[in-house]
Amino acid sequence: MARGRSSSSSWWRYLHPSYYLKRPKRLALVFISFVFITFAVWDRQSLVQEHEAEISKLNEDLIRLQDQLREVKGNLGYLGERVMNTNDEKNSKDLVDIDPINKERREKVKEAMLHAWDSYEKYAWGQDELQPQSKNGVDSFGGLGATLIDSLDTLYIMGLEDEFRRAREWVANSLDFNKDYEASVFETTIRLHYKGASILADSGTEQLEFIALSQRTGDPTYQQKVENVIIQLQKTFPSDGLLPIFVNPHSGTSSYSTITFGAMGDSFYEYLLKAWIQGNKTETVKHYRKMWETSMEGLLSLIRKTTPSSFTYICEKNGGSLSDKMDELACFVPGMLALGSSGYGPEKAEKFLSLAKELSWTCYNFYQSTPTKLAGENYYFHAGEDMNVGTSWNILRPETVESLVYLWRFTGNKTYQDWGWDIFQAFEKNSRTDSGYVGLKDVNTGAKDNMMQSFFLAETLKYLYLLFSPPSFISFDEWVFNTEAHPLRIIP
Ligand code: DMJ
Repeated sequence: MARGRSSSSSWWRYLHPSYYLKRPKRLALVFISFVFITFAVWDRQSLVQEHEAEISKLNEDLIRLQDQLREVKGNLGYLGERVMNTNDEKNSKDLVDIDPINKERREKVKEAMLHAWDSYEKYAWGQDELQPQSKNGVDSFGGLGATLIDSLDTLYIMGLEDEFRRAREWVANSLDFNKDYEASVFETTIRLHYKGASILADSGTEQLEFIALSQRTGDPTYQQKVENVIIQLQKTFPSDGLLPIFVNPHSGTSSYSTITFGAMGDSFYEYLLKAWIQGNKTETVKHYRKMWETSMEGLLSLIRKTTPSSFTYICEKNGGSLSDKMDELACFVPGMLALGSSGYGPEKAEKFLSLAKELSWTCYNFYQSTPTKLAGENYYFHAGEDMNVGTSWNILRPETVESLVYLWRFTGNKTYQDWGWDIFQAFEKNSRTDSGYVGLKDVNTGAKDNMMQSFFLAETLKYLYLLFSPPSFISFDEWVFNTEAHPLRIIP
């Protein structure tokens, strides 16, 4: 006990001021230590505060970015989410940097799709097409729910989830192929043999779908069947690559008939290019590209210019003579040329891209030149008169806006978006009714018809939506669009 008391009292003496008054060196040492310790504690505290401020700023940034990401995903729908989740940094940046005008335009197009779809659901659910004026459905394709099936991917792309889910349930539970039905008008004019001949666009427009089917099922039969058609046509392929619209189904040779990039010829040329793209541009599919390039040389021989305004147009050919007529259907050509131009060397690429630009200007003017600002079905070009509408109906076709998407994506020129916006507004003004969208019997008077074509939902509205979306959204490097605007993934 005594020892303990004396040791504690010896410690206390260090705290007594009198101890240091007698020892100035120790006093100085204690003072210096005090200053050091105070500085060290202060420095550490300010470091902690700085770190806390940084962390809270980073948290705020993170929350802001998450909000932006959520907003972009919401705007772009399911596919947007997939694109956002799987694509590279650059794509994600593109998607975040959406121009506010594009955002607003895309919302308007989505609203139009919702209106078209709601009307179809209300008046024609499960039927092929809606007749908006009489508010009923018609089974023009044998009752296969054509509008519903054609619309599936547009609903999906636009993020219309509930609508997509209901449509998918109908396909799962109610779609029935097993029935006797009368061939539709479409089947009769486009699909069925005519005067013992096959239609060119019909024979040459199954390659993408059947090749995709073989890729997904692992059964090569589908691919072989459609490739055989091309191999047969290749045997007698003319040096200008232009085939008349009627082909002998047995020999694969052409019957005397019109050569056109419009009705009944169009998608044959489109699929030569796209089958090459779908096949990853490899040696195996090189013959498609070769045939396509041959046809594009032939196309050049059909190009003429109007007077006085020098609009470039594509003639049709009957025997040896050209006719100064072009279908609006041929307005897919500028898009096809833009898509195919990148496969050429620089000089030819420039030549075909520039032809694409000229043709898209003509197609845009098919719309601009009428009182309703909607294009007629076809145009005639007489010297000194530029363009005159021939068949004057408009059935909500997509070809011009389709081309504008390609032109905009390949040139980056926003003018193409503005042209597409003008066309969309003309549809809104002339074709929108309380119960869906109708075509016009006459683009000069604006008189309405009674049919909402399924391709308006499958193609026209989808392409308009893509026109106001970033190019990385359903990129042309990863997807190839069939002639009805359904994107097929390119399998590497
Ligand atoms: C669509 O059915 C397809 O695009 C087809 O290839 C031709 N055009 C119509 C729409 O105009």
